[in-house]
This record gives sequence, structure tokens and C-alpha cells, in this order.
Amino acid sequence: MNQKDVIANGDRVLVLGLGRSGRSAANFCAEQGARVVAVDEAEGAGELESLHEAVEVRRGEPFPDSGNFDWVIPSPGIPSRRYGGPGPRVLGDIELAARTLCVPIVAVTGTNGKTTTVALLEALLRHAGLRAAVAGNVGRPALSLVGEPLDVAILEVSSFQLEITQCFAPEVSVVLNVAADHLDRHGDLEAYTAAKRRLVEAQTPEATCVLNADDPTVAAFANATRAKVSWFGAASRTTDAARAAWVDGNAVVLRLPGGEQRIRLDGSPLSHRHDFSNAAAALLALAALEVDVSKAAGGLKDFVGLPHRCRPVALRAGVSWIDDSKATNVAAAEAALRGSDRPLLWIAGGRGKGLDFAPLAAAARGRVRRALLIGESAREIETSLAGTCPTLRCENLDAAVRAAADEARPGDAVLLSPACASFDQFRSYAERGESFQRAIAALDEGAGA
Ligand code: UMA
Repeated sequence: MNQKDVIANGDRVLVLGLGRSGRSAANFCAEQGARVVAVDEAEGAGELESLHEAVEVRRGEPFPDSGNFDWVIPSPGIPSRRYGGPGPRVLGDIELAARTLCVPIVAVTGTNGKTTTVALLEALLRHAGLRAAVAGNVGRPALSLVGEPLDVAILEVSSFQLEITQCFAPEVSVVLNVAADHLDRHGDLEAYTAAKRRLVEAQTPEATCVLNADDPTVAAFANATRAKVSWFGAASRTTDAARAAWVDGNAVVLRLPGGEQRIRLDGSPLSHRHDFSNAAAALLALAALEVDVSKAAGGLKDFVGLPHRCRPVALRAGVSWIDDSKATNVAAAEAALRGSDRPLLWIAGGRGKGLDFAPLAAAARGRVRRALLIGESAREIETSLAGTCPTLRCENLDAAVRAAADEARPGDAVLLSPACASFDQFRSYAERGESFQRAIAALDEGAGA
């Protein structure tokens, strides 16, 4: 299906939501000559000055009957039950962009590591001399790539976006991992996994699908795709897969039809094991695009890591302070705990996402000297950690930082890795991470006063 089969001049289009995704979809459809009605239930939603003048805006109103429109374009944050579920006339902005862009698409999904992986792909592709840009769940809407001079489009795609795709078939897909997340939206792990699986289901036999051999849920996606599978992860080493990549010490070993090559990661800012694994997946995606991997890998040393993802942000009196505010689910916090080689004062808690906190106990055992718990889920996490490590419930993040500073000894690390969303106390994980860093700076001011 190409663009001509999608939005046509005169089509009646209903855009739901006037956030970043909705505004870009409304503008795109209006530019195609469609008659666009864009509705947002919030009174003051959206920055309307950026909207095409032909878009009819309705704010603070309930969603109208979608039966009166040729197409419905919901924003990712709107659950599908709000507009009658996925269907042939329901299109997401990701699919609309994919049907319009005329360059190969690499689409990355997974519960954790998506943003690091797409950023890595962009840096490496650019280092290899290709014009590449990232959009999608990262914050920049996918449709904003249309018209940009590009050789490769890189899309980060979430389960919310995948849930409604019909025939989204990227040239290269990457599935990093699947662990419980967003169950409040999807209902259960099965439905969340099914949404993620949609990334590979419509791919053609010419396409490539890069899958995590160490994650049984992801590995099973191989049975759901017609694409050629490249495997990453320790388990891929012992298979006869023609295209595989695994981490060996501080390097990724890449097995391609031409032979094996070793790509060193120690000159790059990637420091955690899960980032090494993301790099293995990214390198396989580059190989699938027939990019010169050795040349692209030169870009690893210039790669700037992303904020709030296991980032060391301060070193005070021999204590390392690590901001992993982006760990908004249990699996992400578990990976951060397991990846640490120092005794930890661990700050966790926030708004739970309906996830089971029990796996945190095994990851904390022997690593966490004390857990400092904040936010709505503090009590529930405390119950899950019973008998594993001492805990302290703190009034807020500032109090947790002060308590950690009091207890930390040289050689320890203080890790903010909440395992929860931030919305009970902050507007975003980024604001939470910044507050953490301000609270650390305030310790020094307090000491100097
Ligand atoms: N709205 C309604 N009714 C509803 C729900 C929302 O009218 O029932 C309206 C809101 O009032 C608001 C608009 O819809 O004005 C917001 O839509 P949205 O939540 O989809 O937000 P966008 O700004 O369009 O951002 C979306 C993605 N948001 C979500 O998936 C929740 C962004 O991912 C994405 O970057 C952006 O499109 C561009 O593609 C964010 C996200 O939180 C980062 N993603 C989740 C995650 O990473 O965990 C999946």
C-alpha cells in the first residue's frame, strides 16, 4: 500500500488528541487536502499556532462518532476502546509516516533500551556517511520526517503505537526485550506482548528482524514473521545463525556471512551490560542495511549517552551518584541493580504501573545496603523487599537523597532507579532526574553553609 491508498483529497479525517502526534497528523492530512477535524478532550490542549489553518479544532469536547469519518487517527496515549478499537479505517501516525516515507525504515521496540538504541543507530549511520534521523516515541513525531532529505529513517515505536498498526512493514525491525510494562493500558502481559509482536508480523521475506535470543518472549517472535532473523545475545553464539552478535568482555562479536568481527566498546560512553546488548542489536541492524559496520562502529567513541539512564551525575567523598530516573518499570530497575558493581543505597518508588515488584527482591539481595522508598508505591515495594535488605520510607526525593548521603560510605553508589512512573510527584521522569541532581547539589550547599 502506498500513500495514494491512504489519505486522499477531500477525505474526512478525525484526529483524536492535539498533542505532538495529533498535531503532526492533522497538519499532514490537511496538506493532503483532507477535511480534518481534530478533537481533544482537554480544554486548553495543544499549541494551536502550529496547526494548519484548514484544521477544524474542537477542544474540551467528547470524541464524536467516528462512523462519520473516512479515517480515524488516534494519538498513542488514547486507548483503542475509546474509539471502537483498531480497524481498517484507524491509522496511527507511525503507519501514515511509513506509507509516505520513501527510504528504508529501521523500527526499534522493546520494553527498555529503545531510545539508547535508536540514538546509537543514528550516530553510527551518520558516522558511515548516511543521512539518518530518529523519530517516533522519542518525542519527535514520525510524520515530521516526511520531506526531510534522508537515506534511512529510524523509528522508536511503543506498544501504544504498534497496537493499531495494520501493515506496518519496516525494512529492519529490532525487538530488544519484553517485560511487564504498561499493563494498566493493555490489561495483561499477553496483550502487551501481542502489541509488540505487530512490529514483525507484516514484514516481508526481504526484510530483516533483529531479535534477542536471550529473551524467550522475543525469541518466539521468530515464528510470527516472514522476515530473515538476525539474533543477538549470548544464546546466539552457540547457534548456527548466519547473522548473530553477542557481547564478549568489552566488545561485541558480530558473525555475518563474510566471517566474524570484533567491535570494541570500551572507548564509548556505554558502560552497562544492557547497553552492550543494545549495541549488538544496533550493529546487526546496520549490517542488514548493508552498511559498512567497521566504518560505522568508529562512531561509537563519539556517541553521547542519554540523560537519566544509568548516568553517573556526581562523585562526592568516594560515593558515586547515579541517575536512572528513566527506569519507570520493574525490569529496567532490575537491570540497573544487577549491572552495579558497588554496594548500593537505592532510591525507588513513585506511581506503580500495576506491575509485580517481587523480581526486585532477587536483584537487590546482596547488592542493596538500604532501599529508600518514596511515592505512592513505597509501602508496596517495602513489602516486596521484606527480608532482603533494610528499607526506609522517605517523605519525598529530597529527603531520600539526604538519607542516602547520611548513610553512604566511600565506595558505595547511590542509585535512583525508581521502577515506577514519576507522575505522582513530577511531570516526567526527566523532571524527576533533574530534581535528583538538584538535591545532590544542595547537599554540597548545605555542607558549605
Ligand atoms: N487525550 C484525550 N483523551 C484521552 C487521552 C488523551 O483527549 O483519553 C489528549 C490529551 O488531552 C492530550 C493528547 O491527547 O492533549 C495527548 O496525546 P498523547 O498522550 O498521545 O501525547 P502526544 O504528545 O501526542 O505524544 C505521543 C506519545 N505519547 C504517548 O504515547 C503517551 C509520545 O510518547 C511520543 O513521543 C509522541 O506521541 C510523538 O510520537 C511519550 C510516551 O510517554 C514519550 N510514550 C510511552 C513510553 O515511552 O512509555 C509509550
